[in-house]
Amino acid sequence: ARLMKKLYAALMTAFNDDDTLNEQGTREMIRYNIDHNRVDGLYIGGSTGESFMLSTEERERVYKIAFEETAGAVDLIAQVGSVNLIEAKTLAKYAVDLGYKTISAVPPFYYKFSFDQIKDYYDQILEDVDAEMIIYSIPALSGVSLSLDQFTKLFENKKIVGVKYTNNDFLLLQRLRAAYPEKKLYFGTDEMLISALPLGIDGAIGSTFNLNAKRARAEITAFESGDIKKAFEIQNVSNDFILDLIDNDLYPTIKLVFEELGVHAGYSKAPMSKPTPEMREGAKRIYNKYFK
Ligand code: NAY
Repeated sequence: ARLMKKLYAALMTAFNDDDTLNEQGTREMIRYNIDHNRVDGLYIGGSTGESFMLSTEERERVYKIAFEETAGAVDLIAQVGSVNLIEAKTLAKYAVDLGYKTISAVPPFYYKFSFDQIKDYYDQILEDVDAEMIIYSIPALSGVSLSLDQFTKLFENKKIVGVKYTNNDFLLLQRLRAAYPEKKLYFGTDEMLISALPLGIDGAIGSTFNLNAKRARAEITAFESGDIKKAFEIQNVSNDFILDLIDNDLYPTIKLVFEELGVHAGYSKAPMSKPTPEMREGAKRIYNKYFK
């Protein structure tokens, strides 16, 4: 039998209005996830962390802040992927030297690398580090789709223990589950969690759990206890919430709602938008609708 499904928030990075990293705000979001959301873990340096817009030093600083602030209270996964393989290797080594046991990496993107090049990228990242790797599959943003056969080839590297599956191909997810009962599969489309639960995922990692972890946890609990109707009802409310966030501009709006909750989440970094008066009003409406 599998252990309880895990819920991870994909950590956001707080920025000041001049786009420099806001350490205090980032720490406050980590605390909220631990103390209020009671998540099982945090995914550090992913899409939600706006990581592909950060310098190597900023990415390292975020790993360090998260490692210090969590102090072992929750699981941590450091996303180290980069189209610059040397940067990815540097980040992997830095995170593992800090004490991270699990890293994750998006496949190399932009240049339409061959599968052999992608496999070599993962093997090279893992070569010098003693850590487990969760492949970060997010075809819609990375442009890289991996097939079952290709996952099989990547899994030849025994340090690769699972996949963060941010993809809506449920057939492939089911095929992966059937072929690899021992691999960890974390689902990453929060608005489709209900559809992934019956496929035997090991947990979920997502942006909206920064605000919606309690509802997601209740849905997982309802599902696991066999109350499928209740699980669907909860997902329906979550979906109203998630789609309202997306309509209002997802990442900046999560931060604005955090501010309403007294968490100083700061801004998103350009080219992401700074809040307009309309976005601020929209975020207030979302706060009033779902948090009061
Ligand atoms: C991350 O930060 O890497 C992720 O968590 C990926 C998962 C998220 N995907 C993106 C592109 O942000 O949580 C999801 C997503 O924001 C949510 O389902 C809303 O669509």
